[in-house]
Order: sequence, then C-alpha cells, then structure tokens
Amino acid sequence: MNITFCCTDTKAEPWLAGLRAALPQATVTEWQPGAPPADHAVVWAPPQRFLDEQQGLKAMFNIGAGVDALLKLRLPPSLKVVRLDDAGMSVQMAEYVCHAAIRHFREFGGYEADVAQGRWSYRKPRARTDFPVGVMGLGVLGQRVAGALRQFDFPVRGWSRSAKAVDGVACYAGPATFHDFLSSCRVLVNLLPLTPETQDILNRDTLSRLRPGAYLINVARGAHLVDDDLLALLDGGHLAGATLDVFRTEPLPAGHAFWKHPKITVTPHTSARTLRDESIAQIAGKILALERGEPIAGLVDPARGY
Ligand code: NDP
Ligand code: OXD
Repeated sequence: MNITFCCTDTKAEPWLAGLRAALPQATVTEWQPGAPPADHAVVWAPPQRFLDEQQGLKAMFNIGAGVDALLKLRLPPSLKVVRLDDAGMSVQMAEYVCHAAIRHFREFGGYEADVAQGRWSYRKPRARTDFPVGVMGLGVLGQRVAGALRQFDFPVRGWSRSAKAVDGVACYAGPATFHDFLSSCRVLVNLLPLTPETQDILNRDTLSRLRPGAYLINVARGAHLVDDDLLALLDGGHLAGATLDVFRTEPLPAGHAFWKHPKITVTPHTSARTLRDESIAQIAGKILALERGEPIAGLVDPARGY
C-alpha cells in the first residue's frame, strides 16, 4: 500500500515518521510532481496538480476539520474525502471559546487594563442569565463547545442545519429559525463550516439582530465574516467586542484594522490545533478500516460542502 503526504505549510518529516510507525506495511512518501500513484493521501491545501496526477486515490485524509480549501479543487467524483474527526481539537476549542466568553463576561480585560495603571478597581457582578451564548454549528466542535459553556451555567442556544437535541441547549435548526436564534444571543460563537450558504453569514444584517452589547467569537473561517460590517457595528456601539481567531487573509495583513482595534482580540488561527500523534493514529486506523472494506466516520459530502 502506498501513502502520499502533501501538506502545504507543514514540516513533512515528523508526519512521515509517524505514519510509517503506525502503518509499517505501507510505503509512505512525500509527494513530488511526477510521483507514482498512491492508494491514500494525507493532505492539507494540496495544489490542483497533486489531484490531477493522483487520479487513482481511494481516499484523501485532510489533517484538519475544515475542508473548504479542498473542496475548491477539482476532485475525482469517486474520491473519498475524510476530515479529522475531533482528534484532540474539540477540547482545545472548548477551552478557547470558554476563555473568550468568560473573559468578556467577567470583564477581565478591563481589570487587566486597570491593574496595568496600578488601579484597584471593582465592577458590579453581571447576571449570567443576561448572557445567553449562541453556538452556530452543532457538529463535532460546536456540541463540545456548547456542553462546556453549559458547565459554567450560561444559557446556551445552538443553531444547525438539521434538527438536534443537545442536553441543556436550546436548539434551533434551519434558515427559518436563524433570526429568532440570533435575537436571543448576547454572545455569538461561529463554528460553521465555510460553504456557499455560510460565506459572509456574519454581516451587518445578522450581527445587528444580536442583543445590544453583544460579543462575537469567530473561530471557524475568516470568510464567514464581513470585516467592515463588524467594524461598523463595534464603532457604532451595537456590539461590545469580538475575539477573532480566523481571517479572510492569513496571516492577518499588517495594517489591517483588526490588529489594533480596542474592542477586538486577535489570535493567529490557533484555537484548535491539529495534534500530530492523535491525527496520525486516527488516519492510520481509518486507512486500515477502508482496506478491510469497513465504513469509517468523518466522510465529507462534497455536495453539502462539509
Ligand atoms: P462539523 O461538520 O462537525 O459541524 C458543522 C455544523 O455546522 C453542523 O452542525 C451543521 O449542521 C452546521 N451547518 C453546516 N451548514 C449549515 C448551514 N447552512 N446552516 C446551519 N448550520 C449549518 O464541523 P466541526 O464542528 O468539526 O468544525 C466546524 C468548523 O470549525 C470547520 O469547518 C472549520 O472551518 C472550523 N475549525 C477551525 C479551527 C481553528 O483552529 N480555528 C480548527 C478546526 C475547525 P448539521 O449538524 O445539520 O449537519
Ligand atoms: C481546521 C483548522 O479546519 O485548523 O482543522 O482550521
């Protein structure tokens, strides 16, 4: 069995060593133009040429959860595209989102600024019931995040495409419920996949529907958010602030208004990192399952876009 590795911006050697250790019966090599055909591929943002050449692949394993970059390519119709299925990402995402929501709710940014000025300040406690948190996307990551927020007793709402029942979470489904969902939220967390339906979904109209003083946490993709609409709503006062981990252009270009905006916290696409060992173990297990003819979890539906 031949496995080819083609991951932009990723050091190949540790992945190749890990895959070889997990699949000693396989030949694992880094893809080069003109390389011989492989059975399976491990990829992140491969070039179109990779797919044009590797027409005989049985499956292509993305070393991330989001497959928007992959689905922009021309894929052979029968190719199985497989996403990472948690692999240690959901706990990181839960930490990140809870940290951002709690930092905002408890006004820790304000305390830090006061302490930096040598001020011993006091703020009136805010009522948790006034801070319903809405999670857009109730998939692998969204459900874990919603459950973690519940642990802190925030009222939690969730919105997805198909109807869901998640313990302790008020669930909304489909476009017809979107406005009701938004108007019930004081903190909005975006964990949707980037698809033609969800591109630009965080815009002036939708963000204006949040409760006054709302807070945005975008951890999905930069192209979900219309940057200028966010800036206008922050500067106009309808939104209190935002924590942004993902951007239309990454790295965030020098001089972009988000870098220095006093109401925006920026992190460099780091909310849920791909963990190499967990990912290799998961991918190796799925390759072996496919070779045995067994079904696997995490198959992407290209028509649906995630
Ligand atoms: P899943 O595919 O498991 O879940 C996606 C959720 O979004 C599902 O609940 C789905 O609904 C819902 N959804 C999709 N389209 C729509 C729509 N049009 N309207 C309403 N709901 C919709 O994804 P994950 O939870 O694993 O990941 C989500 C995204 O997080 C990834 O696609 C990626 O972009 C981003 N991500 C970011 C990381 C970072 O470090 N910043 C790390 C990892 C992921 P349904 O359940 O009905 O199908
Ligand atoms: C992912 C990401 O999609 O890291 O996994 O953004």
